[in-house]
Amino acid sequence: MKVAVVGATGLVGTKMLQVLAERNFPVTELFPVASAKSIGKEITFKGKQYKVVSVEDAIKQKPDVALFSAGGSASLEQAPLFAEAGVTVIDNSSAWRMDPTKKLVVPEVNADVLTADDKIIANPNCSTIQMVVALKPLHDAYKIKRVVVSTYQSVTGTGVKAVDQLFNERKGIDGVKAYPYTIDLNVIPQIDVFTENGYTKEEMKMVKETVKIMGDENIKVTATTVRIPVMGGHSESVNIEFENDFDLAEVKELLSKAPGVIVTDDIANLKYPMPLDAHDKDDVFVGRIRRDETQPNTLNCWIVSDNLRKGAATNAVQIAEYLVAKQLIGQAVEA
Ligand code: 11C
Repeated sequence: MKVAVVGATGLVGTKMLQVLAERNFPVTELFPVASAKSIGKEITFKGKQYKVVSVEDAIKQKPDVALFSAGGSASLEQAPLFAEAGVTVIDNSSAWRMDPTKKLVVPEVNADVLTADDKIIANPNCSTIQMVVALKPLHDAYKIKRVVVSTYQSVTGTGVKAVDQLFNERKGIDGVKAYPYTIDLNVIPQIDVFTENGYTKEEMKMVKETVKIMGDENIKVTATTVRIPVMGGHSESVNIEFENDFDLAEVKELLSKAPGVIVTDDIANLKYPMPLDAHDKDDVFVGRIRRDETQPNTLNCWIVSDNLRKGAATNAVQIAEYLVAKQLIGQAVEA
């Protein structure tokens, strides 16, 4: 496969290259793409050096697939240029997610919606991805009515500037600011901008994306998304109300068998998922699984995953892997 990675020098782009290499994605040619200031710079992939090229040069090479993590406006402008040239784009920005003509995909949940005609495929928001991976097997078994989620999100979700802010603050250096407030030793109950209903964009992503990925408009989600001074991944406290009652042992069993999920739930030995343990892993970790004793058919759990991996790069690469396995890419471009 000829692969372009657009936004190759960012936090997610770098992770995409790492994940492509680790998972042995069949890359025959690689075209790292980045903004004008990075063109000509070299990046390393599987021990080989590659020069960063422009969007135009990458399109001329007719890659089979382009993994995009270049931000919403770049994606709105550039993804269609690749798509028109026959390249399948897997886009990590929010630009296309709620477009009814585009698929929003988490392979463990809804890969089967993909066809060879999907030229721009949207990768969901990180906090949504890790939640739906755990929700899916439970929805299939007990039918979800409502989800109440509060998040504890890593600064890596914001990007390099936020990581720099955290470490500068820790060292007492007055440097760049990604947030309007100090993040070290603090908690900021705002992720992304506020929308008209008083929720943030991040919260509304969790509400809307969950419904689209799960393919069930009856699932109600309400979210509070919070930034915390953590690096390894996003954590979520999730309260799930089902149509039907469940057996707690069966819930654990279903989650243990679910693709992409690891249950870490052994309170006797103080075992539960934490970002330090989830860091640099591809799985979604679920623990603190218990019945909500205040109302029927309701479960509480704690979901942790590396937001740069399953929440971004790994999910995008898994979509590409699915397209290869089902022969939904490669053929058209070469024909
Ligand atoms: C965060 N979830 O942690 C965001 C980052 O829509 O892909 C990802 C934003 C997105 O800040």
